[in-house]
Amino acid sequence: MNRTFKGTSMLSRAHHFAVAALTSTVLSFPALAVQIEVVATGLAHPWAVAFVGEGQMLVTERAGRLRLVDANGSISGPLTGLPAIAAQRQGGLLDVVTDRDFARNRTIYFCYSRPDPTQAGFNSTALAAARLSDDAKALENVRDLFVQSPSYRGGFHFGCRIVQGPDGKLWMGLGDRYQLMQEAQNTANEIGKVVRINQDGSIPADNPFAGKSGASAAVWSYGHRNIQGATLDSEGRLWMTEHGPQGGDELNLIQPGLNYGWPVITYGENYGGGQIGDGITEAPGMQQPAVHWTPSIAPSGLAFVDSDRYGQAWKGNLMLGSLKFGNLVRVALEGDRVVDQEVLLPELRQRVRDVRLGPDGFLYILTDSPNGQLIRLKP
Ligand SMILES: [Ca+2]
Repeated sequence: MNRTFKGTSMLSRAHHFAVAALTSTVLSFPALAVQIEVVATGLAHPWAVAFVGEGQMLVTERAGRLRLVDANGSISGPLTGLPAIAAQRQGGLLDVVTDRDFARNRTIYFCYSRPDPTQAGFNSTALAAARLSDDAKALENVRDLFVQSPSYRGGFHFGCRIVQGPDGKLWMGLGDRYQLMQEAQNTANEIGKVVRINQDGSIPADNPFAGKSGASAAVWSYGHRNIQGATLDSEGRLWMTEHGPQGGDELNLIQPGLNYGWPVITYGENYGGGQIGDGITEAPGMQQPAVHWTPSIAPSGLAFVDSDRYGQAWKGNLMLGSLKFGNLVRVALEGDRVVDQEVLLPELRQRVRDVRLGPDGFLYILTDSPNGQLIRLKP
């Protein structure tokens, strides 16, 4: 099934988005036409896709299932071996990535809403590692590497995006659990944080708060609301998207030890209106987003295009999905600055949950519905 859409300049859309740090740069390249190729259908609320070689992909379904999709789109039964998962509301089986050395060790990392075994009804986001069995039907040697603290009785804002650095260390973007938003400013816990861990679950000694009294050594950055997308660019910079409240969605360049402001500063407001806190958008010692979107687009999965598949038009750009508008947003970078953005696939109108760049250099998209699709974008 192929349909061709042309990208539509953000500036020509009826709804305008606030863009921080936007220069007067105009699109340097004509809009690129891409075809939508549906690779697989019938995925129930898929959340993340990871590539395991020979055209095969692992896809998580939020309800707590992990499936293998092969190159011709057939979907396996659920893999066995997953831990207990608190699949309710926004919680469930969420992100999955392969280890940089997957071809040799068959290691994957995934994150999920973990029931607290010591407190009934409480849960938190956990990052686990496992080995994909040789027949790809099971997970082996499943172990939690990191469990967000404290756990909480709730079903919202689990965050849960994983990125592995070139050195093998793992970042995970977390959420503020909604009702615990004030804790995003408290570096003593892992609510509303980005954390960084070693592949064995130990904490790197060079983390910004390691060895500091009263702080969680796992914390990499803080003041986040609900991180939903994460990627590295070709220079090794870490970018993440997060949901604001009503408005104030953000793309951030994540740097160690920095405060990204939530809930002290935000471009959003409370649901239904009304300011959050003092209603301020900037403050000393708090980072401004690279881009913010008001009204909200509900950004999701984030990918960096370092392949040549889409020519120079998209190379070096970030791509993120919009759950709310059911399209893609291309964010053009110059170094660590955002210089432009463009809405792509405005006719798609399916909630976009994940965006990834495959090892074949093509972009892959997961749509969030009871009959979700895995889509490949072909120029
Ligand atoms: Ca912020």
